[in-house]
Amino acid sequence: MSPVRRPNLRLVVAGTLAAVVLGVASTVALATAGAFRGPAPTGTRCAAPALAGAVVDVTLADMGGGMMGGPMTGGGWRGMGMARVLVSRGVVPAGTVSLRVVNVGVRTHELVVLPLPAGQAAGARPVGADGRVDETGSLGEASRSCGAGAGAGDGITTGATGWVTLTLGPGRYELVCNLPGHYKAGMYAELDVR
Ligand SMILES: [Cu+2]
Repeated sequence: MSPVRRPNLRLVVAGTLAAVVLGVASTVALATAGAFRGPAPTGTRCAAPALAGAVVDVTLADMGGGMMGGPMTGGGWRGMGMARVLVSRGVVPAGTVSLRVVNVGVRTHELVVLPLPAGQAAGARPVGADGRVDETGSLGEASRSCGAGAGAGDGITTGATGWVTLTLGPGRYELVCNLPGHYKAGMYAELDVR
């Protein structure tokens, strides 16, 4: 190889490495929800008991209030900012599946499991005037702080964990937070069962 070519090769290698590093960095940021974490949660903290079946860790994250126009009022979504549902694994075997859901955001959230029709992407459900999506066909939910299932349905408060164990057949599912405005703010994720 001539000396003239070597710098070109180094440039190519450096560019490739940079792309890899950037890709890994953004993936890690998403995985830890660091980009969406607001002030440290100050609410009730709790750990889930040992859960049956395939366990999926779900993280509910938001950027808090005030960043996109102040506190949410009257169910409006403009003040919500960005929020996310992050899953530790996108595919689980059919059968018993447990969702261990921690809220690292500053707002109360919940997690509802809905069937995802063939050909429909997560996040594509129509949002009603009340800021919520249709929960018809719901397979269950984790919407209780430090407890299983729907409970009183008051949601999982900041810093708390909720959980639910379901029997899921093969198919595509969408995990959503259906508090007013939250779906539109980005709180959905796909979970595939095979
Ligand atoms: Cu939410």
